Amino acid sequence: MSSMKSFYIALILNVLLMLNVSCEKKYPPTDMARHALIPKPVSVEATHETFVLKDKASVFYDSGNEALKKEAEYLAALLGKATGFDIKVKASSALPSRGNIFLTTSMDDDSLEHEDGYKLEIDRRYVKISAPQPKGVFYGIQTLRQLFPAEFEKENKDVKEEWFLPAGTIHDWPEYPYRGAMLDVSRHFFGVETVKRFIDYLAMYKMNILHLHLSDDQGWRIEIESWPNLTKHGGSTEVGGGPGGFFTKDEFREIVAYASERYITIVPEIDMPGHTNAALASYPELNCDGKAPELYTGTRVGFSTLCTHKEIVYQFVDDVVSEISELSPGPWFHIGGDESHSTKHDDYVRFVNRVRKIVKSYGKKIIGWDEIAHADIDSEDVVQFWAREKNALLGVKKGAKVIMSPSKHAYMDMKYDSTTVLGLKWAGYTEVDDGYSWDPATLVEGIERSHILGIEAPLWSETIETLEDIEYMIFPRLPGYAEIGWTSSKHRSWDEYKIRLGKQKQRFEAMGINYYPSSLVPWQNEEDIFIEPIEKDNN
Ligand code: TNX
Repeated sequence: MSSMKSFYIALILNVLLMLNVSCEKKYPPTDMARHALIPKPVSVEATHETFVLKDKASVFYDSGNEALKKEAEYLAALLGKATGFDIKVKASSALPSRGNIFLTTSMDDDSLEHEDGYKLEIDRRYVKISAPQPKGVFYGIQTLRQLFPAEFEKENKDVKEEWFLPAGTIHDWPEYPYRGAMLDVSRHFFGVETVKRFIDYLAMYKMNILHLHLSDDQGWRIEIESWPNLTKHGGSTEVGGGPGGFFTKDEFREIVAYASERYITIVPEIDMPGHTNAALASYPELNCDGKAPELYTGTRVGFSTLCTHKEIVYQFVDDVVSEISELSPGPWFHIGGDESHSTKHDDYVRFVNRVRKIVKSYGKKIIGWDEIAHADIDSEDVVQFWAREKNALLGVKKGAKVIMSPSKHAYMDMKYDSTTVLGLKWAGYTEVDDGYSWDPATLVEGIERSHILGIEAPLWSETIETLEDIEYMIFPRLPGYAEIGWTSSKHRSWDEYKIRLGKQKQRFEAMGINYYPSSLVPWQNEEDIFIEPIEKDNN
């Protein structure tokens, strides 16, 4: 090599080196703590550096960990879709080189106080999510997603070559193990795509339960092979007389699988012995008088009941529970049990006692609305508090765990105020602050933190017909319920939360969410993460 040539090579290398140095310098410090995260993490320490995601970044995961590989693929797809970069997934046994993301289940410290927790570290060289389990890594990914600017969520946007992330360390874990929402697919039917979208929203906020209200007076929504008329006839309409619909078994499996990839458990509900007109209309033998009533498309409650004295009714329940349990890998089966105003008290108790045994025989635990506390329930059962404190307290006395769904705070079908067109108001208006400002562990005297499995926010669908309707009722209340379930009440206050919620404006808009712009929330653009503005460099 001539000395001239090596001189030039050295010169070029030097210039490249300098460029690299100036590249590093070009990013001013950031403040991770300015970022509005929901639910609020346990701790956020900003370190004022900047990570830059560029094309050719890869997501690495622990070699040989197939479950983690799935998370890596999920993250790579998310990043690829948002940035247009070709993000690869690679196995690695050590922290990869600069500019990459690393997912690992080998924890190097004991600062996480929960098996579902995660630690997210971002510095100028890498992003690392570590957690005891892949589930925690998934939660860390959701936080990472929120650390990108809102336009990250937009479908058609300008191509950017660099995406900035604020550096720092987040330690985080959930307060309650059960963080759910319910969707009523009976009063109006919603198909697989809408349910998946609903699941996406839950996953974004680290919720882990989707309770599907699969049957009611107005419609039976899940295929039962041994009783085909349930869907053929019982699924053929809905409130207002529309065409209704139902999930085939394959569709239901698809929902279960989609949810489980997002660490969401489906809780299937078959409401009984009341709220059963669709079943009664499909099979005359389930009625005491042996006559099938007409299908029902109104919104009254409390008029229907299975004939609790007939043996065939228990055969019916057994078949239904058996077929649905086979489709649902989760531990719970929800038996409803609410508002059985047409069932005599003793009949109700005997019915619930028998159904409870049937459900247990298929290896599932029962959840029921708070009325089931009157039956012989015990510490293996779960009471969902919605209306009567007395019922919930009776359940607690019998040793049952409680899911908190107080209708005055947690019902997403309640109108926000008197001007809300959609929704009902029997439990009172539920503005965004009423939805957020309560503590499951102190709401009802006698129901303590230790009795509570978690919280659930139901969306009943008497007045809800489309995805846009769903969005309007759940946004912006849903993120608040997610935070109640995830973040300890000692770290929560409405005054602080409303600022973070207000900064979701651009994010909701980027996702095309039809949200209710409550006047109680200070809607504003999100803050720039940079402490000083970026200086344009001339390179
Ligand atoms: C009461 S909440 C019901 C539902 C209605 C809802 C409407 C509960 C267990 N039962 O059947 O859809 O009110 O808000």
